[in-house]
Amino acid sequence: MSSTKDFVIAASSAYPKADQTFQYGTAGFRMKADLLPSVVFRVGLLAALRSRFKGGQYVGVMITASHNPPADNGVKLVDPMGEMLESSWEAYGTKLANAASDEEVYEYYSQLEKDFNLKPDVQAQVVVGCDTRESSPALVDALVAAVNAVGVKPSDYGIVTTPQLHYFVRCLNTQGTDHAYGEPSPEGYFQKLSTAYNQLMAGKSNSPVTVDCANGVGGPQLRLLTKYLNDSVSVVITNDDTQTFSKLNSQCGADYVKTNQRLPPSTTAQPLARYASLDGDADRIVYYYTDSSNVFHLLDGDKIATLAASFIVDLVRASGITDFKLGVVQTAYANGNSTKYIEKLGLPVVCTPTGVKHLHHAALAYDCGVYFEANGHGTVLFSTEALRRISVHEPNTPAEKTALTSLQAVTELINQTVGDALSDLLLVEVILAYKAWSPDQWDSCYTDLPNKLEKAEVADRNKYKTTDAERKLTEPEGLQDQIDALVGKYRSARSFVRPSGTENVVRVYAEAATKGEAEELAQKVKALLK
Ligand code: 16G
Ligand code: ZN
Repeated sequence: MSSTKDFVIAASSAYPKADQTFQYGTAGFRMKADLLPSVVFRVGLLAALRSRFKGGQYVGVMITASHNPPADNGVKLVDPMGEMLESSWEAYGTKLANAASDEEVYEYYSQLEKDFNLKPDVQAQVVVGCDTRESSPALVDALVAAVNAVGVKPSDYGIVTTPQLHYFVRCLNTQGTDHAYGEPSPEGYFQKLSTAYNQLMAGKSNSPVTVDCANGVGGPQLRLLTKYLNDSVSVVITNDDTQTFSKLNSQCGADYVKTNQRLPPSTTAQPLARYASLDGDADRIVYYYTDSSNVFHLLDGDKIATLAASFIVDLVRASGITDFKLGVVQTAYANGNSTKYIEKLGLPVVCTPTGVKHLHHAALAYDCGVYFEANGHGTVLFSTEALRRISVHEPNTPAEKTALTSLQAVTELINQTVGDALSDLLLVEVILAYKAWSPDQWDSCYTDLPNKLEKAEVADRNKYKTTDAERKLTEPEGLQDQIDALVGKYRSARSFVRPSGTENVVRVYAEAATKGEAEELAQKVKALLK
């Protein structure tokens, strides 16, 4: 009779490893899709181990490369409550992915079983989803082959957004408990979001919003979601061609708009109308509009965070709930003026390194933690205790009751497992309807400092070491002093250099009082890296 060892080795041999070193980075493994089959296979083994380590709870695997070009793909694990994989396990993923032979794959696998004392009687449960890329189905097959080899039948959700998969995982693991998150199905997801949205929007309305879906999975999913929404807003869906693989993230999508600070070329904007762009797996969103002089204005993650934070704080106060701590979490990329604005609102604000897991973790310190990266990745977390207080709070006046009911619906509207472009879209739409704000009114809360992001090719990005939430370099020695000296020459200036977690480059960010100064500063700092 064949053993697990035989099964794993035989199955692994169908997915030979390319001559390359892999690393589980900020967003899992991400690279050219043709290098990935062996990596995904091994991630499948890791997912099964992780599930057993978690007592047989469901663990998710998402196959996507988000905003990357169509030829790329990626894979990342989702922990039982819908969070990103605990960082200490990333190293096991890296080790498995780099095992030199099929035998070594099994050796590491069984070593982890031993190290964590995983009992054979705990059955692993793995769920998988993928984005719309051409390479995705074959990678799902690699994943299925791996978990089958260790006796697991995975649940395959097919083509879904990354945040949907996070949602399913949390629902599956909380089913039948007093903290059940929802029905673990696409319908359950749409139902949860739309019920909250429809309740919040009763009697309210908005002008239409146009949503660029990056020709990715967000398009079909948003189309399905809109069927559940009342007619308080009409959502115009663009760039939703998922059949032409080469169109994914090409000249459209959140990353294009944020990086180039311009409209997707396919969009002819009506002045003062609202536009939003999702990224390829719909976990990022940015808004934008053109003003009456046809000038483009970006409403990025910082603007969404400040909008959400001020709205929720107002609802909490209006509900009569006291001693409620709401904080905002940003990264070094947050525009300096957004940080000042949050401070002016009297809210605590903290800065963490780039990458959702860092922000998410910091946001857990508050009753309500609002976290967004400037690039549009983010969500709002309510602590269990905060949710309990909100649910048992007794309003004293009809006005408090109204605010409390809205606050309760807001907690349902927000996907609290991870940043979710569809949930964030509905949240922004609700807030703008409540405030009766046009996009320029939203924008006028504070004015972004002009800024510039550059990337520099360097021989070895690992030579760049940062501290202070990536705002300062400790290595190479002396470089930070040089940056500081340059920054000192410009007005309202700030600049930092950090190694990318997803590409072999170093990123340079600069902001200053004028566009010219920000660009010049970025160039001068970049020149220091030569
Ligand atoms: C990943 C991160 C994203 C971050 C980006 C930075 C997740 C799910 N994604 O895509 O949040 O903004 O990396 O990339 O954490 P960089 O390190 O190349 O600048
Ligand atoms: Zn993404």
